Amino acid sequence: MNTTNSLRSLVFATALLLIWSGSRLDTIAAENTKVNSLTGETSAQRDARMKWWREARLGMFVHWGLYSAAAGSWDGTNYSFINGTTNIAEWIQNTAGVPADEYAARLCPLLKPKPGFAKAWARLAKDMGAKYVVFTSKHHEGFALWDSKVTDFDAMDVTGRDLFKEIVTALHEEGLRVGIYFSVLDWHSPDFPTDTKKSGYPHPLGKRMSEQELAALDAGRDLNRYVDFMHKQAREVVSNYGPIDVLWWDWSSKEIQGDSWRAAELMAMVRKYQPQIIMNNRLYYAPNVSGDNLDIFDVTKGDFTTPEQHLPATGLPGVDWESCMTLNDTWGFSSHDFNWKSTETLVHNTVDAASKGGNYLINAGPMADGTIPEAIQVRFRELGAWMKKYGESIYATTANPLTEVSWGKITAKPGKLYLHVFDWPIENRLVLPIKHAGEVKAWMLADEEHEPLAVQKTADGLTITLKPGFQNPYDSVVVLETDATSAKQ
Ligand code: JFZ
Repeated sequence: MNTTNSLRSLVFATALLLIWSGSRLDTIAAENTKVNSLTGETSAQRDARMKWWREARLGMFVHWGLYSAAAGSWDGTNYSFINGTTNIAEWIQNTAGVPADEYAARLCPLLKPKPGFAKAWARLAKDMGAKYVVFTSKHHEGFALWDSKVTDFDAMDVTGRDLFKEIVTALHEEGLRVGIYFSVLDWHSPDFPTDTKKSGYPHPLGKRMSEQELAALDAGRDLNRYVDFMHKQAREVVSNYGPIDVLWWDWSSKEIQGDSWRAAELMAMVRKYQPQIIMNNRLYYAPNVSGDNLDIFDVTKGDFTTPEQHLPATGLPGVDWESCMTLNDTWGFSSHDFNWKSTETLVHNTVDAASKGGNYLINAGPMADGTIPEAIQVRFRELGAWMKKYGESIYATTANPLTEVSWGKITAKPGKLYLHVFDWPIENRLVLPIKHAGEVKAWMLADEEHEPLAVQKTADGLTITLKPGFQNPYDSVVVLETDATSAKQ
């Protein structure tokens, strides 16, 4: 090769190297960008910490406490669900306006967890295909499932058992990640405000006593002392029970959030004991909990946001989110709410969430002895049977890179699309509005032989002829190997 050519090659190679190193430096810079001004965490560190959670896609929620013994009734009245969040069973103390002492006296003797209840929960979560379990360590009633040193309103004093420890141990034994729901409300605390109208803090007595009586009661109460107590309780659960993977905070409102709970201090304390922990953003008000209008997602307020009882219509692009839902209408066990979602709905919701880049957290409300109602177990195990066969199309997938399709949903992995066919197409011919991809290969995920499906490129995009023998009653999944991830223009 003559000198000129050699020189040209050297210049070209140098140019390539400069372009590559420039883009590499950009990537490194991006990975090293500090995304959390409070913790100094970089984008790469955050991605590494969130990785298991983003890949998990499906979790089991458990609401279990003294309210489970009330089962949605008080003094012979069955409180049934009304739209929104009214009369949900775990709010029975508030709904029925029960003073803390009366509530504790009536329900503590009824909390009799059967031996092995926690192992049964963990087994069911495993059978359902959940990768993590979030359970209520303490709900608004203030009853602590762990052995708390700052109150005797806890499981150790009432049952002689550290129920929190039994649950965490059972989850770890099944290889499940451990999430704890922790309410910052506390209707048992003598320092928690009672005059809801005046303070904005929900409290059972707010319905039963006059403004004057409530004012007199609150005069002796000290909110700062309550927040100190609440921080001590949070410290107990994150420092005494080994690795905790998720902290699922609850409750804030527009008026009561953030500094009301000394949230930044609380989250910093938690991270000191559990550096890898993932926390939701419910110590701060997030409008998307009840609606879709997520304003600005701020990672300093939490790692993920929590749409409740709904799936965001178009997902929340670029935001980590988890949709939590009840299986019937209520989180805590109710003796008279049989409005169970179908297994098909559970499968479709799981797929829908994943197709929008989110997680799905579906709830079980065990009875006072820890038994999960049969209606829940059946549905969770049917969901698990589907997940066992098709989980590859959910776990570690990312959102649909194309437009929505009429016949189902789409999830993705590098070089692959998973076509979730809810409505089987006429004459088995599925149309995917995708630009004419290069080399494509398709097969039914349930077909262990991966026998190729006929794929035609037409003006409408790709037409794939499905095999009826691999149809699934809830969701038949087609794997499409393609590098084309842009929808047909
Ligand atoms: C909260 C709890 O009150 C409820 O009992 C259950 O534990 C649920 C998972 O979380 O419910 C909420 C909290 C906030 C809103 C709605 C329901 N919100 O901000 O609209």
